[in-house]
Amino acid sequence: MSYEIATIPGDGIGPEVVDATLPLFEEVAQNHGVEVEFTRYDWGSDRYLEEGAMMPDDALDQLEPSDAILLGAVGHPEVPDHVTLHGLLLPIRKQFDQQICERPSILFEGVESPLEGYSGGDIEFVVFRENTEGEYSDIGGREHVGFDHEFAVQTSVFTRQGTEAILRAAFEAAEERKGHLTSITKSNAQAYSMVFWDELVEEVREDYPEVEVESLLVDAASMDFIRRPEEFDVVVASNLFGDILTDIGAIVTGSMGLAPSGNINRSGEFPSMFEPVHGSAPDITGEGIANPIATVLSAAMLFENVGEEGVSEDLWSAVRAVLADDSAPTPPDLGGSAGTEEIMDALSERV
Ligand code: GGG
Repeated sequence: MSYEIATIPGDGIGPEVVDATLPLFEEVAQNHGVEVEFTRYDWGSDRYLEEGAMMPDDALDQLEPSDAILLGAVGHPEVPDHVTLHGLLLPIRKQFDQQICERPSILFEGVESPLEGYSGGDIEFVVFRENTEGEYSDIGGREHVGFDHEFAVQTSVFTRQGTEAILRAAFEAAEERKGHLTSITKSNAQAYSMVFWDELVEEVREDYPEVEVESLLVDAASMDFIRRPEEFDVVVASNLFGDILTDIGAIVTGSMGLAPSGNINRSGEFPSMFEPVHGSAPDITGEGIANPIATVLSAAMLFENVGEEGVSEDLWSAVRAVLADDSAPTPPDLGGSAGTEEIMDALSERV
């Protein structure tokens, strides 16, 4: 089989982690008789600063024929964050109908959690984040700018179809995992959208009788991700809550540098996009010390998504082996001093 993978290295450490990891993906794919062709799209904040747009007008047409997309990071100190997100990341997620965002949080053997008493294997859950609507709906406006009566309105949209889609994806995952699903809302305060969400959970769970369902408010869930992370299996949440909770998930399992994610188009009509959860990290850009593991695991999710389980498994195994090996190089975010290339060499030795 052969695959066309679009890469958007993006900003900050994005190009460093994407460029460093591609040779490993080619090597592992080749071991499985799989051909991959990467097409690089140099879109992002530098383009914005030069040309006034993060991507060209026909960006989505260019990406659409790809089998999948690998994104590095977006975010630049000289460009407002809403410009980088609305100019690149969000249009891809929305227009390619990537309604499902899947973000695993795993405490790997050999990785230290900031939480006392946890070691490798103790924490392993996955967050299903609704990915194209909710609090990220681009509906609102500002008026009377500069006056005392200036105001801003931002509307959250929860559709039956979108909410059901994320819930079903999460229930299906729970069926395949430990059979436990936690739905996270703020229905005490948001009595329309989040009560609607809770009602849909009740409806959808009828089709998954084996799955045990727990409901938590997002404030309690944030505490519990720290207080009892080992009890979570599959978590489902709205767009914004999912985004915030997955940062907590990443940090309690060691580092943002280990957290992968997939933005999934379930119909297969459009490519899915895979990206490390971390951002562009301008504070370490250019130093060669960015942890490439989140990108490697994002690619592992990508290969699984296109049906290349063997390639995916090999990437997961290489990461597990490097992290578990005391003598292997350790990146700075995990307490070591190894650079990006050293980590990649260690991974390459193990495939
Ligand atoms: N690696 C992707 C990236 O740069 N993400 C930055 C970010 O702020 N993402 C927000 C979101 O996922 O909603």
